[in-house]
Amino acid sequence: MGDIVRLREAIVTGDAEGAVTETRRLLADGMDAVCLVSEGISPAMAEVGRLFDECEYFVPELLIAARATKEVFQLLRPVLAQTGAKPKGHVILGTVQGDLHDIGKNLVAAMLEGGGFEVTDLGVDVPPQKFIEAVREKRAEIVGLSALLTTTLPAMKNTVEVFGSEGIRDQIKVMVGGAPVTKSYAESIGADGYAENAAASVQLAVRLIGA
Ligand code: B1M
Repeated sequence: MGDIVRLREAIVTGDAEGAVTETRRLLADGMDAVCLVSEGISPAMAEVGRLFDECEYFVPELLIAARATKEVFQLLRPVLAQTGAKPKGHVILGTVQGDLHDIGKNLVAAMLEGGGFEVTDLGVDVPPQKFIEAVREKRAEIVGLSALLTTTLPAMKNTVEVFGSEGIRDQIKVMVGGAPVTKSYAESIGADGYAENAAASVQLAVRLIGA
């Protein structure tokens, strides 16, 4: 039998093998992959962030927790994508230029996939031009921008501006998120929507394209 508490503990302690084993068990028990993300990985990484803020964790602990999360995602992604239904829409997702944080973005990608969207994840430190190339190639309806640093908020703004100057702004909806991002900041840079967390990003994507 799998145990969601053991999964959370394995991620928080950076036990990648334990996290993968527990995920396999939970999936075999019939647990929904989306619930696994929202009830397992999401709170575990929030706990890792809290431990870091309280100086109980330092960078090495963060990195091993992030690695455990990545291994779990490798297992979950094909499961999340396996709904068989026609995708609701295509989302190009990435962390903006200069920013290397990807744990929250990966959760957003997983939840969007679980919510029936096709996701092209461009990774971290993504320059505006790379988003534009992906939008053109995939004919995507939505671009999702993540930022975790106050110092990379200007890169988020710049990315939206470049969408305008390159003539693709009218073809896409832009959604933004990340710890320093707020609804009012999103409005101030001309984004179409802001989501506070990964679950909200699915509701937002549905609303943005009327899916
Ligand atoms: Co960094 N880091 N970090 N870090 N790091 C923060 C963000 C920080 C707040 C820590 C602190 O000082 N308290 C601070 C930023 C301060 C600021 O800007 N005001 C900080 C700093 C300063 C730095 C460095 C500069 C440190 C240094 O080198 N001196 C450096 C920068 C590197 C760079 O990016 N250029 C750095 C590096 C790192 C690590 C590499 C060690 C590691 C990242 C590993 C990785 O991502 N692969 C790391 C981590 C892990 C953190 C903390 C501890 C945790 C972030 C996280 O993963 N949270 C963070 C402190 C904290 O948050 N308590 C911190 C869990 C995750 C699930 O939440 O990412 O917020 P979050 O995502 C949420 C929502 O925000 C939302 O949904 C997610 C799930 O619910 N969301 C979206 C996110 N993107 C979205 C997009 C959407 C919608 C919703 O639509 C598209």
